[in-house]
Amino acid sequence: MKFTLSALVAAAALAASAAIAPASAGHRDCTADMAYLNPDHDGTIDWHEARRAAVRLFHKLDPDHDGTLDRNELRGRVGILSMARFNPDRDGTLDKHEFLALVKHRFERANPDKDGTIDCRELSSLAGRNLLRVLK
Ligand SMILES: [Ca+2]
Ligand SMILES: [Ca+2]
Ligand SMILES: [Ca+2]
Repeated sequence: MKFTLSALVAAAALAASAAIAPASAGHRDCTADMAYLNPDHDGTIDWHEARRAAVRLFHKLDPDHDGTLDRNELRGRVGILSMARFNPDRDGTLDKHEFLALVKHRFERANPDKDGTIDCRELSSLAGRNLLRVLK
């Protein structure tokens, strides 16, 4: 009886996660993101637009204007692994150059068709959402 109950609970949990999964994996409404990231309204984000947004975010997250972002200022946008990879001078912070290298890397990861731009579908992917985290 105990086993049956825990099996039921497990099945219910599985069903619940299955019900949630398609909603988060489905097509996101990216109108607001696009309005912010695509000022020329051509439906896609090119590197120029992404870079400009990333620079804007960098300054927003760096209120002390010392030119670097520490993990505190990055507020979960950059994980420990990314931090290690994109902080070659190991000073515990990302300067603008290091930050933009990370953004460029995420931009390329989010653009599997290599057409130089991120469309709404690409922005909705896991890689796209990782990119979004360092753009706004
Ligand atoms: Ca554009
Ligand atoms: Ca650094
Ligand atoms: Ca693309």
